[in-house]
Amino acid sequence: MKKWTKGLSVILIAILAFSLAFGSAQAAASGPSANAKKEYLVGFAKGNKANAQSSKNLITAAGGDIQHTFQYMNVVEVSLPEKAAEALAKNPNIAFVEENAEVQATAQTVPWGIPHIKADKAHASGVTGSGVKVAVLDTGIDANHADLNVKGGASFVSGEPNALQDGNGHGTHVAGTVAALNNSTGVLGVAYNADLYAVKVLSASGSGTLSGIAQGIEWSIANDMDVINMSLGGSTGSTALQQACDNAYASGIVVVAAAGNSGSRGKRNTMGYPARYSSVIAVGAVDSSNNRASFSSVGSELEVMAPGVSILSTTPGNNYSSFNGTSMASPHVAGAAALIKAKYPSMTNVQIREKLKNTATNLGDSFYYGHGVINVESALQ
Ligand SMILES: [Ca+2]
Repeated sequence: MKKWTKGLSVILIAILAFSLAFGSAQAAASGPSANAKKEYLVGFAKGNKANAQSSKNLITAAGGDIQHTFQYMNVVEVSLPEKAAEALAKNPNIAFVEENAEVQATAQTVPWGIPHIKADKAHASGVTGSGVKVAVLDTGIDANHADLNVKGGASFVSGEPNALQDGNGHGTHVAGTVAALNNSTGVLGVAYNADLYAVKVLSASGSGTLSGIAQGIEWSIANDMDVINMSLGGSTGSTALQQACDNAYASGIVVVAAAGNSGSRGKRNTMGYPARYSSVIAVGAVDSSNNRASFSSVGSELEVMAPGVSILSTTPGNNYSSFNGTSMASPHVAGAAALIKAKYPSMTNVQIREKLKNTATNLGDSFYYGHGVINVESALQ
């Protein structure tokens, strides 16, 4: 049985935690006791001639404890019983009494690849991937991740029946680049309103079989997917795999795959399969300066380039990590295809592919760079 591996050099650069909270109030539990203290911000009236000490006395007399005195405004943070706070609010020397509410930090990070392919311009014009179905053929997707909304899926890996679990992390990372949600946490995907489908064709160890991948492609055809992303590959071809890819393309699906991580050896073709097939868009990796990543495979079938170095995305367990690989570049293109489909629903997969190719920014020798790095803003015009 021929083993297929995911096209990835896993380099864990950083694990970032995102749920910051500022000014969390140590609010007492809301119970029947009127003596339970809550935190308030108390401002003194401007006309109040009272000095700092008499202001503090006012609070202390009401049963409050001063937690903090602000330097540039006549405001104190105090711990007070609720009834006392209500009474203080009526005091003419007091301008306001506000509860010290909890504030959540807006901590969503936009990965560098999003503006690099000008997906941010698409978002600004209201194009976000709504209504477009993207199948991620990979190790599954952690559907419990708070930054992902997985609509469905299927598994073609024996012994791992649940496609909505990811024992590896690769598929969850790829999925986040396609469609991590636009919220106040984590990261942002290229087509954040696209519908994600987890099609498990690789096991937790990152390997799969030709039959499993071909079955995943057939599932995508049967379930009317618009885009297939395959961040996977092998060094030898297969007639069955080629047939499956060709059938998907003929049925109207945009088929995208990672070029591979075999690097370059002069003018020798190092591209993997299925990326080499003519029905598949082969995607290589660039860094943020548009240099080809040294690991990125080369060859005459290389079609476009996308960000694939230090790509921050989702990983299982509500985590986030940075990975390198053409596996990370491919979902940028799958997301871009979803954005084009969302704006132009009647456009065919062949037209979408032409758009991506013809609007890419040329980076030089096509054997190493294909048509260049994709430009979503131009592709949407
Ligand atoms: Ca997010």
